[in-house]
Amino acid sequence: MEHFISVNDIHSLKQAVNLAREIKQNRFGFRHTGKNKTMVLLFFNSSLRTRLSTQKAAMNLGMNTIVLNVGEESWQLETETGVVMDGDKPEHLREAIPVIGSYCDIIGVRAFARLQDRNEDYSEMILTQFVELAGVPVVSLEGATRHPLQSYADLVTIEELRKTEKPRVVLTWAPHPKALPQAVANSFVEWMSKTGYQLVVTHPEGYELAPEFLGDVQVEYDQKKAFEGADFIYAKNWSSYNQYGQVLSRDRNWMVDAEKMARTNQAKFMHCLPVRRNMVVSDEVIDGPDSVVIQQAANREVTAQAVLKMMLESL
Ligand code: SN0
Repeated sequence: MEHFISVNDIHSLKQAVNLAREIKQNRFGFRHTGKNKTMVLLFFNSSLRTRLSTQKAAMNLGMNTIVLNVGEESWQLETETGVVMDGDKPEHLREAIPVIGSYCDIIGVRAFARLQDRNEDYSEMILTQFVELAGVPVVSLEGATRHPLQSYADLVTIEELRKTEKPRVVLTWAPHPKALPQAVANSFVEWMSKTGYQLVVTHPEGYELAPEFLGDVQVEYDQKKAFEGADFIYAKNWSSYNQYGQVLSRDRNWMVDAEKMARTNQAKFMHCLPVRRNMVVSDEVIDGPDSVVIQQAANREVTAQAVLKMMLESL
């Protein structure tokens, strides 16, 4: 594996799931793989799970890790090309990236969508520059359009829990006070489309995902209908793609609650976290016996370790 930006960087999902499960049974069995190797994790945005799980994954492989919060602990970095740098950003990405690359063997980068210019976000302006200039493999710690480490953990979690060959997996939009990126939803759809699962996406009108991610996945605008017979409910808020970055609905009726979960086939409740309680999901559901959000988060460590192991082995 050279870089890890999307599902297309994984040759076989089946092998990837098996590797993660093997690692889960034997986290410290590959401690030699990352000896004397260093990973830098660079955050342009906040993180809890990604930061801790990826760092832990690297340490399990014997790697050294350096974490840097851009702007707070380093110079503010200019990311636009061709600008006159007379503002508050003293250093450009084009120098920062190769410099960081010279100190490490793998770079992880988190750079969320800014939700201002759709073309800019969907061109993955920041991640693309890292791939171009780093000189070392790049791991997306959530880009503008995808969150592949999350989707990989989601897939492993579903594989651990599914009771049928082709479970009904429902991605539901849910209300939120802020405009959020489409990355988690895009990526989830992108990964799930490569499985044999029955995937359904439900959201209010105007929240259609980008066609390049949605493909021919079924969209059901009636959330209650979508929940019928579901084996997994994956809740996530995202802002509009068509009216880019806008919040078109704050309808609290879209929150996942016990009444809606009762329509499912005793579905497991999933969310990538962080989650706004009683906006996205009721306390009763997230605290209930079918909530698997902690297992899902715990799987972030093993899937990050699988990615780093594959990368180290092809250095
Ligand atoms: C991010 C997102 O892409 O939706 C990261 C998810 C893993 N989520 C947020 O930024 C939530 C922020 C909030 O205010 O709830």
